[in-house]
Amino acid sequence: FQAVKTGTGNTQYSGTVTLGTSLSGSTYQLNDTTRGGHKTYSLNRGTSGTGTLMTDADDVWGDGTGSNTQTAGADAAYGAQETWDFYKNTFGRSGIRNDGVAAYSRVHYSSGYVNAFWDDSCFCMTYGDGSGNTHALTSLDVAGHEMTHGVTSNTAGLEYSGESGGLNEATSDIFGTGVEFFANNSNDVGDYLVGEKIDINGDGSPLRYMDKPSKDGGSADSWYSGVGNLDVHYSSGPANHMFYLLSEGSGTKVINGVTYNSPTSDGVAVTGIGRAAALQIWYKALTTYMTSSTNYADARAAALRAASDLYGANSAQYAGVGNAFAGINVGS
Ligand code: ASN
Ligand code: ZN
Repeated sequence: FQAVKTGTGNTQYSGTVTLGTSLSGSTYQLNDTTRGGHKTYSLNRGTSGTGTLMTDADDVWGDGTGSNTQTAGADAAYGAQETWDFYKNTFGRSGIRNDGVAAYSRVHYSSGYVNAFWDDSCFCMTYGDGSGNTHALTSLDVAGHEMTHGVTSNTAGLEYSGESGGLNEATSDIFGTGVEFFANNSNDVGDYLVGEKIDINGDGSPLRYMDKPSKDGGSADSWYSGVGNLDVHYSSGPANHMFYLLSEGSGTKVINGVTYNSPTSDGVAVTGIGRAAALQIWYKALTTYMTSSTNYADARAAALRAASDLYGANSAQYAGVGNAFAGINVGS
């Protein structure tokens, strides 16, 4: 018998949080039976197998630093629970496969591993500890990004190369950002930056910028005929930029203390329709109209159909989709 508990997580990135845990005998487990049975395991620097379920005597997990081996587990469990709650509350989606069953997470993968990844074959999430200046890869937007790869593969199935690969990556950045805003955590506020907490560049800069993707030095701001030849983490740029424009509009804006300055490819100003509507449109487009081979032009058509379904073809939201895609040089 496992009793449902709520433990305390002293996370590295999100402060002190409440975690769904279980009590089995006299041992607490990082096992959230209230959200599809999500469990958090430690690989203890191994690279295969499920690892060891994380357990604890007092239901207080980690100490807020990466030197405590439970801390990564607390961040991973928090990321999984906020991602579950984001999809459930925002879209009525019950888990990555929408079947009520949670994935599981593995932390402490390998040694000095500077990445995190979703794997369809184990239906599981894996996080490295980082190396040098880079901290554990367990921040909220990274967790939401990676688990969204599972959602994409169980819905549109966007092939991970060419333009569809960029759209796949952007979908993970879009909903990863959605998770971060949804969590409303004062230690890791919602922003249109990706990976700003993990210091992957060693200078405090984020991995990606949705308002102006080229700020990362590799991503495209707008569509062009060769964009599909870029790495998928760079061909995602135009779609990330479209989502920012659709949500917030072009020009300068301060949100949660972060200043954005988003251009448009044609210099025509775009008015945002708000993040909530933009999320609904992208989710419906992804789950209803996109397929494995969807490209940028197809994504525009899918988003317009989704906006029409949700808000009507004469709505500001429908017009906003057209304007935001025009702002990244897709359609006009
Ligand atoms: N963290 C990377 C990503 O989600 C892993 C990968 O290259 N697939 O994009
Ligand atoms: Zn990704």
